[in-house]
Amino acid sequence: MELEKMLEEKAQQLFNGTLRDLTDEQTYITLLSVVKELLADKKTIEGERKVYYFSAEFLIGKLMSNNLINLGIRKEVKEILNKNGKSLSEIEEIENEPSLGNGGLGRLAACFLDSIATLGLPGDGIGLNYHLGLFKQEFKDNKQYETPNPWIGEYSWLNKTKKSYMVEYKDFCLKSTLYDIDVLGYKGDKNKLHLFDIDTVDESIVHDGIAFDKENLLKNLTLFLYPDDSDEDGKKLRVYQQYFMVSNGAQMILEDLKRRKIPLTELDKYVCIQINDTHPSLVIPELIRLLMKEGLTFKKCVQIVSRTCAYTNHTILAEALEKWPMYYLEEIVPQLVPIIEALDAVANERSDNPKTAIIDENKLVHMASMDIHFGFSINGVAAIHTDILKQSELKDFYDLYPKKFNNKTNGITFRRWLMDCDEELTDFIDSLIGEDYKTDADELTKLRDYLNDHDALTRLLDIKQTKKNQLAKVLYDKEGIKVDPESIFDIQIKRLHEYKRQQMNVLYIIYQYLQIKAGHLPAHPITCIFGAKAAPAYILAKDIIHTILCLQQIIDADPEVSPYLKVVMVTNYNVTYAEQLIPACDLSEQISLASKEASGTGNMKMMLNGAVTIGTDDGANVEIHDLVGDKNIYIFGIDSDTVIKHYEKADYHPADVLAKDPELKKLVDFIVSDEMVKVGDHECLERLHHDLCTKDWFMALIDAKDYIETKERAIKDYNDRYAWAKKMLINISAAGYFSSDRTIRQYNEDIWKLK
Ligand code: OAK
Repeated sequence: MELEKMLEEKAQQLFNGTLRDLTDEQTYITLLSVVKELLADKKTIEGERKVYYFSAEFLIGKLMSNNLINLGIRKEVKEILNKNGKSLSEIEEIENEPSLGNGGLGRLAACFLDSIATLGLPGDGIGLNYHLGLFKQEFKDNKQYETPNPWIGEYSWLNKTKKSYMVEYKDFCLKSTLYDIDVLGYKGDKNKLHLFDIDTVDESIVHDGIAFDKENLLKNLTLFLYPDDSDEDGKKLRVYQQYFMVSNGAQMILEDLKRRKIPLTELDKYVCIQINDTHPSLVIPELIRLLMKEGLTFKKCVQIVSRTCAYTNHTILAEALEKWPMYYLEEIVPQLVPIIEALDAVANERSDNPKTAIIDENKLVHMASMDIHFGFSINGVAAIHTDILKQSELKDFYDLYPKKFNNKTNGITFRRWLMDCDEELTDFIDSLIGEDYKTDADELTKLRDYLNDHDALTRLLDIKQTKKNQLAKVLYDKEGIKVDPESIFDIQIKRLHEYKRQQMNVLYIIYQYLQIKAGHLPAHPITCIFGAKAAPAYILAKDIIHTILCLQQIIDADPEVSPYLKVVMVTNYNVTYAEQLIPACDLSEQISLASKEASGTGNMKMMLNGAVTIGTDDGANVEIHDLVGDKNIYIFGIDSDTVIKHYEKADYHPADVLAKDPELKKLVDFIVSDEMVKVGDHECLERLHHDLCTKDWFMALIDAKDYIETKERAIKDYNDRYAWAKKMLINISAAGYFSSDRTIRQYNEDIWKLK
């Protein structure tokens, strides 16, 4: 049936009215139910062998626009709505953003699902249906506060299924309910995202922000993602969640094999499980347990499971490498304990190196070690990251299993991070090189033919200006801050973490503020935009947010400074905000301490949208640098080898740097200046100041001077608009490599081997 007719009929059926009569909310519900029907009619991707992507996070973002694009009907829907006096973008605002992820790892999982389906590969996601998501960020008195983020309304993309499994814990059993979300490939068929849940979750137990009774599992199991794990109950709740996810997933996979009459001994021929960091690692002992229950020997189970599971590492930060005390497992899932002990014994037979043991001398179970011994593939997420895993972090494992290690540089889906978020730029690229790049991203290199085309460069600059004007309006509407759309939009958006060094960006802002106060104006006005959530128990990260917000307030109120410098920290940064920020970015901040950022994917998104990167040679920046060349990226800072040596020798002391550089000391001391203390909380500012002067674990002070000088050079270069436009175009033309379609092709060729 014709689309317009379907919408009219649905409007009639649901609201007894015509499209024109409906409110925006009713229009959204009408559109949602029509699109869900279209998705339901799509073919499921079939194949002998299938991949299951197990992940604690799927940061899928709003789905309407993405689904319309992949169905190939976005323009048509837009026109129909316009004809009826409605705007698609306003209708889309009605949708709640599913808050099922935190940062890069979760967003990567969402991009991967899009690419797996787009390439026509059979592959489903397996995760949890967190009712209140991560948390909603609010600012009060220049501080972050957390509140629940309920996103599941009466109408959503979730489809309740009839599937349900029993999950055993020591003292009780929980019955699951499975919800599915259709994942449609671009002009293709569909896969599914499976989200497990329990029916007894009770949102009303949450009080005072995001506090709740962490022991009441029946009511809290799928309430939040990463519940505050600063205390023991929080950590245990994570183990309960992880086991719930993997046990359900494993049971579903085995049930499916049985339905297909495939002997369980052939699991590895028909199924590949990709373990997204260590949150789902318990799937290994759980699968072994379930297979043993079916009568297979331990040895046979180990062999099958080891050929089925593959592990992706997303970080080398020690605190993010999960190690669970054995007594937690004894208390929560005692049925896994003998299996993990037996696996540890196998590991110890293979190597007597205590560093590769699964259970250490403190009775901590190292989840990554289990994945590496009993998975067939271990991959890092960018070339430098994989090299660091092989050469230092996981060296003992690499020596043991060199063939298991491989690199898969991350990628992003262009459907969301270009076609959806920047229609103007998409149309511009279409007009120059056609549309083939949408399914073959390498085609973007054809844009290089236009590097000397004055008209094309002018159009590119105009598009960037349009996106900046749109963002300026959003910032005014949402944050109440007026920014100059002609200023440079300098954007750092990512989780708040010391290694990502938002605090170094803070030192730049202080530098620029003091320069302007002293009468030295910047080469071009600059707007420094941040978006970041701090983990609720991460005190120093919250102190950094506090410092940024204090600077924002001081500068906004200072008419001497604010025409040349602005600071905006957006509230509740999420996928939807990213879609508005990224197309408007001029200068993309990727300034982690070299060696610490596994890959980064924001760097790729901003590059694709015509931003120029300022960054360290870290993560995928290294590959961006290679592709665009020295002139089209601003690289600064010490390299990863130097960083690693500093850690080995423990010879970095921030006090030494400050003693030698009084100018830098002035910047650091400004954090506790009278101006700052007047608008801020002395204790928070003091804590950050003290940390920078005495610890500075991620070496912001080593790189600060180089960073400031490099940024000043970039700002100067920006004024040559056509030279800058060329840098933009070179960045876009080289971004094809970072399509997640390329990444997924590589996962499939080297690891999954699906038809
Ligand atoms: C989150 C929780 C635990 C461990 C890792 C993460 C995470 O988000 N890591 C990020 O993964 C991204 C996708 O691979 C990378 O691009 C980021 O560099 C990494 O920090």
